[in-house]
Amino acid sequence: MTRPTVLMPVPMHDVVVDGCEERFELLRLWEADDPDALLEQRGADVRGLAVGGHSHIDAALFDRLPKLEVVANFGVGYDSVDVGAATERGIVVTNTPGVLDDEVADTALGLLLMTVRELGRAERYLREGRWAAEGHYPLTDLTVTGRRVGILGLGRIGEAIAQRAEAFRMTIAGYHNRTRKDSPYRYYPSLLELARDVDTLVVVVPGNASTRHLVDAEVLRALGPDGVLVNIGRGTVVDETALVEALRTRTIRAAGLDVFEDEPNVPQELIDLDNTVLLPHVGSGSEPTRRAMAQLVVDNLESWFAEGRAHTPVNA
Ligand code: A2R
Repeated sequence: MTRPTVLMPVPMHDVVVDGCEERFELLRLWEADDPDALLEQRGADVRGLAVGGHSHIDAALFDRLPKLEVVANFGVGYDSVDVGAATERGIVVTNTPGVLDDEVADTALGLLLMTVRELGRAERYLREGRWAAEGHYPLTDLTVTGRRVGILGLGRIGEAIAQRAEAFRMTIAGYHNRTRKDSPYRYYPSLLELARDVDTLVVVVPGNASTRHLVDAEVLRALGPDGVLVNIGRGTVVDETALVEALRTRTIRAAGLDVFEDEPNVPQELIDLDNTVLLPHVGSGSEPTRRAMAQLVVDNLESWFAEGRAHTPVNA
């Protein structure tokens, strides 16, 4: 039996590349001298697509791959794939949920701690020789214990963040999802109400049209002058212009961000502010977790071609 042909537009983790090489015919689009010609010649053979990162997978590409059955996305967020266009064509899209929950939740807590206790700045202070020259680093205004946390997006990762926050003796005041879930935490049908009731808002919703700019100037005002915003979900959920203004005017106290509206471009205004902690989208970025995600990409493709069903489809 001929092996299914899988197209990979951009380089991916070795586990995906090697796993696909072993099982499928792998077309490495990024290595082609003329990618357009490769698509022209081989597009009609492609049954699977392995994708991740910033590549945009849309109807224009699907039109060149008439036999495409499955798009296996590396990452729990799949906002770079036009799922609507895939569904219209009967193409299954898969993601990599679950295997990264602990890693992303750990990063969220690290970011929260760094933001509240200014750990990045304190470390830079030492490295610049200022401890010896100028004395102790100033006391931080804020402390972690007792903070009232609201979670925007109490899903798999949101739950893992809530557990950790409680272990740090913060209170989970509640969460906002579109729908109430079976949870001991208080449900807020209104994000604005949630923001009013908390001093720490953790964003962990996916990036899509329904979540775009959910955190706007009004929500930031409601969070208030002791407010800390942590975004580990997607940059598009926060109105970055409104956030810069809220941080500049101390409408909120500080923000810890792992994600941005136009990655990898981070607005200079955010970099220049002294009340931001900025990470280069490292939420799930450890070798063990990325390997697990990569394996799930391969498993999804394998299971689709062997059994006609994927492990973790998003549109089935
Ligand atoms: O809205 P619901 O009831 O479907 O709850 C989901 C919530 N959510 C939203 N909440 C408010 N407004 C929205 N427009 C909205 N859309 C989704 O986000 C659910 O509780 C949560 C997402 O949870 P999971 O699907 O379990 O995703 P997971 O694995 O926790 O990852 C969350 C996101 C990823 O999509 C990446 O963008 C990022 O974290 O790494």
